[in-house]
Amino acid sequence: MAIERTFLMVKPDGVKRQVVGDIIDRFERRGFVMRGAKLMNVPRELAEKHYEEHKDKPFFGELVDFITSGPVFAMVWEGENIIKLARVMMGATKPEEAQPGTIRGDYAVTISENVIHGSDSPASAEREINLWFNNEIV
Ligand code: DGI
Repeated sequence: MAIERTFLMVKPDGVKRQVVGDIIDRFERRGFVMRGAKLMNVPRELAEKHYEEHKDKPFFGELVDFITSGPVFAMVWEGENIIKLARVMMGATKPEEAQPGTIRGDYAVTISENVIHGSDSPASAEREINLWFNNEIV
């Protein structure tokens, strides 16, 4: 299995609740390496591009409002099979399916305010890293 990179983002609810440190700690303990990180407010245009696959969904407006509602902590992480493993560590999107021990299973009870985003495939990872970090990665 090749070394991969993925895009992870602590959403505004996670930044407000000060769980950024815990989330970094979980990925470092697993053996992954951080390659880029920034605390930032999200321009609406960037939020809309990031979530463009959901643009026809009824919750799209709410999704963009939420992600632009306060600072996020955007990151690039690297490691073996990280795209899939990060999704497992995050836990399921639906709160009732997010297992205790996962990030969402430990912190989130709603489908929309669910603490963390992580790329769901190699193609999404490449797209999202370019979108959020351009060439800023170490
Ligand atoms: O990759 P995920 O974040 O696990 O999930 P996704 O790509 O299917 O959806 C992106 C985000 O959109 C998700 O983190 C929360 C929000 N979302 C997904 N499904 C629903 C939703 N929000 C609402 N309000 N209702 C939904 O059914």
